[in-house]
Amino acid sequence: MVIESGKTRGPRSTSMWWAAALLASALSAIVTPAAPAGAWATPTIGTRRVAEAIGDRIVRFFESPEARAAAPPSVALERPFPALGPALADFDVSPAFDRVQGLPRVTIAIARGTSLYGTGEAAGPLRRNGLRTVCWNFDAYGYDDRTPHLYQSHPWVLAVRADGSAFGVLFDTTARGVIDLARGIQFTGSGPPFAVIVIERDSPQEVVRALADLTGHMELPPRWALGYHQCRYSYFPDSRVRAVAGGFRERGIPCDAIWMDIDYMDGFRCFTFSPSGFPDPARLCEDLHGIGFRSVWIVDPGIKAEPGYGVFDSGTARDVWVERSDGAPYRGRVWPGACVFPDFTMRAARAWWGDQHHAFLARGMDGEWNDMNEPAIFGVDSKTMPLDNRHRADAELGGPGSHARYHNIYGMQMVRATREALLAERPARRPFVLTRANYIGGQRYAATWTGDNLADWSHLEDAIPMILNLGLSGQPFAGPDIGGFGGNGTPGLFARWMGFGALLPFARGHTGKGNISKEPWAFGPEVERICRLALQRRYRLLPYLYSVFREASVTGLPVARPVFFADPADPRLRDLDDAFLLGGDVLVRAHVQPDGVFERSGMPRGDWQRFDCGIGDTGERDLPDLYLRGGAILPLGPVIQHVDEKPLDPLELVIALDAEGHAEGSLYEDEGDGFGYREGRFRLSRYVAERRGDRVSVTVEGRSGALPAPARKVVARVLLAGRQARGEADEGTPLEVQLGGR
Ligand code: NBV
Repeated sequence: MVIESGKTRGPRSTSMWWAAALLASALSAIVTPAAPAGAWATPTIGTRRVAEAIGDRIVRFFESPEARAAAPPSVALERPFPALGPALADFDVSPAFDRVQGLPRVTIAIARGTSLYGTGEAAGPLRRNGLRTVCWNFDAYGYDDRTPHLYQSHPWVLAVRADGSAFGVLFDTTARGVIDLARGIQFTGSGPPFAVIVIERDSPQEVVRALADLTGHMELPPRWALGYHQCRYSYFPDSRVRAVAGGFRERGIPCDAIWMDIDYMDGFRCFTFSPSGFPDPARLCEDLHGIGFRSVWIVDPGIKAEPGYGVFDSGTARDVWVERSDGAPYRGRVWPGACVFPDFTMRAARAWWGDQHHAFLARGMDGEWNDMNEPAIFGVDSKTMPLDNRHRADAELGGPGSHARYHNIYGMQMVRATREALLAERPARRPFVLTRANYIGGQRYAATWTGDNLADWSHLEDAIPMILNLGLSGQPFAGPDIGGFGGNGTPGLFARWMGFGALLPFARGHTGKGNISKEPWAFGPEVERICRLALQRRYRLLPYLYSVFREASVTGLPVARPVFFADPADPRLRDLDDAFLLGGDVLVRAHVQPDGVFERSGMPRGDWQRFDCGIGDTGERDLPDLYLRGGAILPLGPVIQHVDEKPLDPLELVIALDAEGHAEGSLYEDEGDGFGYREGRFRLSRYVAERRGDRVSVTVEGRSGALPAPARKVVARVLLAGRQARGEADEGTPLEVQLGGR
């Protein structure tokens, strides 16, 4: 273990950050904390307010009938939700509308003991009471807890009352908005009239599920996307890519995907390849496939404005660029120099984008990474396009409008186009798209990561709450740059980050240009050992993780969940920033402070049993502590180097009996890619363990799906105070574990 000196939470000192922060606060006149005492005076509820039910205990409010008529269609909602009738008079949550300096404002009072979450991608603590978040997608390199807006916008707040009941509020506008949680819930918008949608439920879990029913579910990703991903800006040339991929295999460190950052392109022209560095991308993809690696390639929205460059010429011919207010194509500077930008709010532009993918994907890429899609523009104070640029948006999104109105959904519509492109090219494969910018509901199209964090302890500490609040805002598939993007960090920081980062929904190591190497072996043998263990854990947990992803895709529940989900009425669990639940049964407690710094963490009541993955992963401070819920059965697989290396055999069932000597757990399996599961080609098995005397019998109580029961060994491991008992049998034959002895 590597010992580090302590740190305090606070702003990081890089000159780039300060420059960005000054700019950002000048732009938004926003700072964060300081919650003054008392609640806001709630404006009187106007008699003209519209309150209509759109679902069971889901009410849509408008300031007035005129506002209702003038509100553009919702982009957040997956489909239109017609009014079912007036809201019931006893609906508890009552948004009050007024105006401040001409801007529409909504205020919602909260009762004492109410904890607030959500607000999408925000750095800092999990519990958001007292904080402000600006919904404005922004290239926020090296952000910290005081950065007002990051890369994505989720105008959404989840409120958990003292008794554990909960409500959620969606401010249904794409325009810039400020969520202020200083003294209740307040949202100030800036664009056309918008709806406020309130979901009332008995628990936060039920609210999050209902949010997914409204805004859409993440589609089940291909199984390889749940493996570990290795990235850097940039692996160059292709021989380096091969060497890094081979390095994983030589060292026995599991990994499924390697990523190509912008230097693979020819002069940063999208859909091209550097003739010197990546002369034969098809061969590269093929060779990577040969050793069980998938590849993900970055594509940015900025298209070099260069006559003779086919992508530019065809986009110009098809008239797909975002326009200036005078109607000419807008040009902004990004990596390739002067660029034009596809107007992804138009179906025609998305179709054109799809066409660009035909020859590109023919090389055999497996996934696509869309970056810089806030959109980020160089050399301008706003870091983005002029707000009066024009989008020729389809009626479905609200029709033609300014960039101010469509800015927050530019990234979302880009990944919508990318997802459509991947599906059109490979209809039998599940698309994998990663995006930096997004908007609430964007889980329909892409996974996400938390942008350009820094290699320091503050960013390590921010990672868990950021992923949890994204999950509570509808995005279950998210992760940070493990190890930190900006700067080098230290061996100890890297080991610790990998320790828990390997268990977050999206697990990718990444680093910026000019930094030292950050592959798991780059910091020497001790860190390599920790990283191997951390990643072996992820792969052993894969059968469970995949089952949790499947559950998330069906129910909308996050993959990584806040600990308070285990007991929403327990106030001690409301602000745990260093722990999370993986699915409903596994509790992950990380050590997010350097050694020697005081740690506080709570455990939910009930019986949570400490376990390990049987790979020598106990007693390592760099690895998080794992607990299994009493009453749960956890399916583990063998250690594998990539998801398709070998079948799930043996299947190990880790069993934590409850006080009645009972436990159960589910395992979801399918072909790992494609859509056969929609036609029933899956297997969902419910395993049940029952203690009788000093024996535990393990049976399959329910099986659904058309895939037949496999021939494999099943090993049962029953956790007992301080020891374990084991038994094994062939799948489908009686399995008993003898508890006595040993
Ligand atoms: O494409 C280069 C980087 C990328 O590695 C990173 O992950 C993105 O967040 N990109 C930003 C552009 C510039 C970074 C300074």
